[in-house]
Parts: sequence; structure tokens; C-alpha cells
Amino acid sequence: MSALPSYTQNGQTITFAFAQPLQLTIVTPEIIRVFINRGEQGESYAIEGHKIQATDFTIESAGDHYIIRTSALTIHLDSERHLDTFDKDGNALITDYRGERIHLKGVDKVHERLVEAEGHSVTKAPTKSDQGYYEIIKSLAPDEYLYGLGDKTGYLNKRGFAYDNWNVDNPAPQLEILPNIYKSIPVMLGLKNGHPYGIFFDNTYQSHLDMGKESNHYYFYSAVQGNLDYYIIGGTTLKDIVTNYTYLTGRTPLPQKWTLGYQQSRWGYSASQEEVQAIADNLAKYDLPCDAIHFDVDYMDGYRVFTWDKDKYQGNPKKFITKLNQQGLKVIPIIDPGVKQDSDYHIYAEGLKKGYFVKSADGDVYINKVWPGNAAFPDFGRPEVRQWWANNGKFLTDLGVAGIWIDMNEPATFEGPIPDDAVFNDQDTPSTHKKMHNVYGHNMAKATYTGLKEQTGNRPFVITRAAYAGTQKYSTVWTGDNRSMWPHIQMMIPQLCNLGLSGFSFTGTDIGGFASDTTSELLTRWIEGAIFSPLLRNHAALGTRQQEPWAFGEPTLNIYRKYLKLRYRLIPYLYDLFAKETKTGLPIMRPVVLNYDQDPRVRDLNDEYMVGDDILVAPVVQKSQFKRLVYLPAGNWVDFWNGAEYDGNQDIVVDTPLDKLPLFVKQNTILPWGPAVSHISDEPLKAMTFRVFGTQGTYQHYQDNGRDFKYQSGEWNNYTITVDHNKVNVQLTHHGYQPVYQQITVELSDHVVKLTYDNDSSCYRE
Ligand code: MIG
Repeated sequence: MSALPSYTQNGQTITFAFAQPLQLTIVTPEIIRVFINRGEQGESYAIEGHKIQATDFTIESAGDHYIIRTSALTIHLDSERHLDTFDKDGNALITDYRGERIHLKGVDKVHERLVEAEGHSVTKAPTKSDQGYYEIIKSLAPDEYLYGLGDKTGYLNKRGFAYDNWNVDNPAPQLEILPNIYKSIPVMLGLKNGHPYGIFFDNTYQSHLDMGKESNHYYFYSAVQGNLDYYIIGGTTLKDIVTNYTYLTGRTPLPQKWTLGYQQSRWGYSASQEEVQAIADNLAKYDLPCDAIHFDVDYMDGYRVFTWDKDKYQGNPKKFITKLNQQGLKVIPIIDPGVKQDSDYHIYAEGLKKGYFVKSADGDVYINKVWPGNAAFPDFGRPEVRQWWANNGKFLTDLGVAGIWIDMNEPATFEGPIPDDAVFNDQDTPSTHKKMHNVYGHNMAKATYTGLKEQTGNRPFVITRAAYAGTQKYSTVWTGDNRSMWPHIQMMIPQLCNLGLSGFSFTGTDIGGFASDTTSELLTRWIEGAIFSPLLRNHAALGTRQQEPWAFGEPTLNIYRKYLKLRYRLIPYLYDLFAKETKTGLPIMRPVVLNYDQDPRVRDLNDEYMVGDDILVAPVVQKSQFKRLVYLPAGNWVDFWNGAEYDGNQDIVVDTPLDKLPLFVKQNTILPWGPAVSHISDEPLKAMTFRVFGTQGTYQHYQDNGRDFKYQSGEWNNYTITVDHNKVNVQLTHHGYQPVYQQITVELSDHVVKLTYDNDSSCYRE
């Protein structure tokens, strides 16, 4: 063994004098950054602002290795640059693998061309032949589970699979064999012998994560280029890992309350005002609660972004949008990044004049085909371009839209991929497509967020398809073009759960399935299973079978309505979870393992999920399944539908007729139960009901105007509800938002307590 290198210390950064110097930065007691400068300039897109907290740590030499210690983590670093991380009790978390990789058999060039000629695609993970390539290999224990990576395909536990981080719009059905889809969120969470940890690889270049597919003894990260820059994240529980990771990359901000309502969409609706009106009328006619209709690309004038084809809207889209708003429906139009190459089109002309578009390496504006035909691509890495884009959104907000759905921002192109060397700016420094590709959608989301905030003063509602780690600060996400098939309702659960573990709390799938034709049974099970996904949107592709709630008649319509009504009752609960999430980063919809990380039974559970800490959901995701096994973790559980009580730590068999979503509430939980409404209104609620599952409990309930940023200056209320058998107590424990509930009803299993607010004493009394 060679001698230990010397080190220098600068604040909380320690630099070890290896041939390539290695830096460790103590960010917090539970977060340590590992960094090797490989010549890449620029700041992180995922992490904004100063994150280093004053932290005590020690560094000592133990002969053949250094020991760096905080109150939560211990790192051993030896002379060969092996880095091993342990928790405070000495349990191994992340340890460098000492052996060599044993490569999986690949395909030689000749056969690669052959299979490609037949229309198959060969996975091209980074390889050693890429100049700038590096890899990091970590040991796997027999008992180790891996999570995260955003919405990659497959299952909750990522162990045994391999993925690429390179945002693509690939029309192939999204199954576990697909290495990459639209987002690159390179954070992984692990449970090694039950001990939680996280690693966040902050590099926007194409990277690859082999989660123990190649070998059962190691997992590895590799990238084609970039600095070696990763964060070791510790904590006592899996929840701590999520909280620490979202401390670093940011949290989903509090959404407008109506965004938690149901949303109806279909590619094609917006081709005519009459068609959209018919949808709005049917929603009302069939008594279906709904808060928004999405306008896909058809509303534009020849797919020119920031235009509206007035001919399709009786010359006055604003009037129509106002009318929909009066019917309780918000309008969310789509915006793509591609700007039609048309010198008579003001957005193109201005972008061209100001040099706002991406350029080819030879200096010309880069053109590729998307929906409008030949199009140029805004260079979203530049702050000035982001502000321009934000300002362009005023065209839409002036018309009265309530949010913007952004698509095709991987960026997707129809005529082959954008070359690696196309000039994209990294802030104000010329860079490459190769580096900026994975943050293109992120920067577009940030621009869109900024515009909506400036123009409306409301909490922006943006939905993006492409994303990078940290995009959760600006946008909600949906999982892109799924299909109307059973494997995709199954995959919804692990996809949304892993997104939640990866910092993305506001997520959803296309309910009913986007591509292909749905069936009444699939649509029914999908609305049941997705009913707690924060983003609740039914969306379908042009040319597929209609899949509105009424499209199949009864019993689909009745069942669909029953679940939408349940959703609206529980919007106050979802909103409370969002208020908590802004402080903890803990997702609304979450895998059972997040709440019960010491229960081995839930570490790879793909067909159940939880909503917050209190509700367990076990959807039917198999065709013709009219009974299913439900695993109940520790504690006691109450069947939401009939009040039956069950002990936890057991499997139970539940009947699942078509209209039944198995739902269990943790015993002694209090849940808010909002009024039965068809739309979320801006009018403050005058009353609220709380339901007690069990005989006692306590609950914190949050209230504000549900719309703007006034809550940040204290305009919010908090109610503490306490129930102890027959004793019911309600207190306004924070009063910053003027309108308080005048009536509060607490429903216990055998009686109801009604309380009234007394203005003089600010107390609730029976
Ligand atoms: O190439 O705008 O994922 O939701 O309906 C298809 C049309 C472009 C892809 C989106 C989908 C949207 C569709 N878009």
C-alpha cells in the first residue's frame, strides 16, 4: 500500500492530494459531497443556493486510512482512494467495490449494425471509449434494496436492472426493459442490511446506473463526461434520506388547491371550441367533479407556440376561457419548445434577431422537425432566454389560462437526434448539447414557472415531461406516453413511488392510458388505483378510443364518479400533506417501505402504496381480479369502507368487485373530510369535518387561501384536533389567515360532535 496523501482543509472542504485531488465537503452532518474536478466548469442545476451548514467534524489518520467523522456519518478513505461510508453506529452504507467489473457480454459492431438494421435499438450505455468516461463501483450486500431514479420503468426495487440517464421520447412501450425515458433524476436510495442511505450523482452528461444487473456483488454509476460529483446522504430512516435529499435539491412548493382536483384531457379536444364545450357540458351533466381541461397542440395556429387559432374559437378564445372558468373549469394549454421556422411569425423572428436559439457547431441556427415542421430550439440554459420565454407566456395568461403543460422538452426531434456538439449555453457560457440535454426540460420548466408567477401572482402550475433532479421546485410531472394496457397500470405504482422517493411529490400518469385503446375495466381500475396520485388527469392520444368517464356507459360512469367524489372529500388531506411536504420533502403518494423501512415484507412491494402516513391503498392492477391479497404492515388497520378492524403484520384476502378499491386507514387516525363539491372554489370554506378512525388521535390541519404566496408572510391557519374517546378538542393553533371555519364537525364511530367558533375567545365550543 502506498502512503496516505496529505490533505488541506478550507472551511468544511478537505482536499486530499491524490494525482487527481479528491475533495470531501461536509455539507451537513448527514450530507457529504465527494468531488473530483475533471475540468468541467459551471454550477449545479439541481442544487440552488448555499447549502453548507456549520458542522462539527473530525479528521484523523488511522495508519492506512483517514477517518472523517460527523455526528451521523463516518468515512474511511485509504491511499488507493477507496471511500467507505458508515452510519454513526458503524454499519456499512456505501463502500467502494475492490474487485474489477465482470462485463456482461455485449454485441460486436457488425452484429450491432445488423440488429439495428432490423429496427431494434441497442442500448448504448457510456463506455470506456468515450473520452472523459469514468465509473464508480460500490459493493452490494446480499441484503440490499435500491430505489429512486425518478420514474424509470420497472419495479420499486431497482436492484437487478440497469438504466440510462439521457432524456428521450421513445415511442416503444415502456416496460422494464427500457433503460431510459423522459427524465434523468440520478438519485438512488438504498437499504443495506436495513440501514438507509442515498447517493445523488450531480452530473448532467449521459450516465448509466447498473443497479446490480451485471453482478450481484456491486452496482455502478458511469458517465460519458463531467466532474465526479456525488453526494453521500445519511439518516436514521429512509424518510430522513428523502428529507436530506430534498434539502439539497429543493422541494415541491405548495400548489394551488384546485390543482388537486380532477383534470380531463385528450389530444384533439382543442381542435374546436364546440368539442371542448361538449366535454365541459358532459362533465356537468354526468355530475363529475372536475377542475381543469387541458388543451393539447390543436388550439395553436399551425403549432406556433404562443398563438391561438381564433378561427376555431369564434374569434375570441378569451371569451371562451372565461366561460369555462365560470363553469368551474380552468384551462391548461400545452407549450412545446420548438419554434416554427417562419419569418412572418413574431416569436421566431424575435428569437432569431436576438440570437436566442440553439446553434449548430458551424454557427447557424440549428433546425430540426417537430410538430410545426422545421423549428428552432430556444437556448433555455441562458437566463435571458428563460426570461424571454417567461414573458412570452403573458400571451396565455392574458387569455386567462391557469397553468401551462410543457411537452417535447427532452428535447424530442423528428429527424434524428440533435448532434452532441450543437451549441447550447450553460448559463452564459457556450457549451454543448451533450452537456445541456438533460437539463433542457428543467430550464424550460423554470422559465415557465417564472412567467406564471410574475404574471399571475399565483403559485405556478406547470406540468413537464422532461426533468432533471431538482425540477420539482418548478414543476409537477407526468410519466409521459404510457399505453392502455395492464402492465402500465401496474407500473404506475412503482413509478410514482420512486418519483416520490426522488424528490418529486406532485406526479401522475395518464389515467386510462395514453396510446392504444382502453377498455372499460382498465379505465375503471385505473381511476380507482390512481385516485390518490397528486396529479389526477385522464389523457389519451389522438385516434384512440374515447376514454372520458362516460365513454363506456354504466357501470364505469357510476364507479368513476364514486371515486372522483371520494377524491374531492380527501383534497383537504392531500393539501395538508403538501403543506407538510414543503417542510420535509416527504411525498404524498409513497411506497409502504418509506413508512415501514424495517419491515422486510414491504421492501419490494409493487402493488400497494400509502398516502401520507395514514392511508394504505391496495389497488387492483390485474385484469379480472376479484379477490386480492393485501399485506398490512405493523399496527392496526380499519377498512375504510365498512369499519372492520384488522391486526397488522399479516396478509388478508379482500374481495375486489369492479367498484372496490381496497383502502385501509391506520387505527386512531383523524382525517379531514371536505365538503362534496364539483370544483375547488376560491371562496374560503366555512366548515370542515374530521373523521375519526378508531377512538382517539390527534391531527394537524392547514388552511390558507389556496392560491397565492400570502401564506409565506404568515397568512395561514393551523388547527389541532384531538380526540380521546369521548373528549373532542379543537384549537386554532395558528391564526394568520382571516377566514376561520365557523363550524367544525368531528365524526366518531358512534356519534358526532359539532363545534362552533366563538369570535370573542377564538375558541371552538360544543
Ligand atoms: O408527439 O401533443 O406526451 O401527452 O398528447 C406527441 C401531443 C406529442 C406527447 C405527449 C402527449 C401529447 C402529445 N405529445
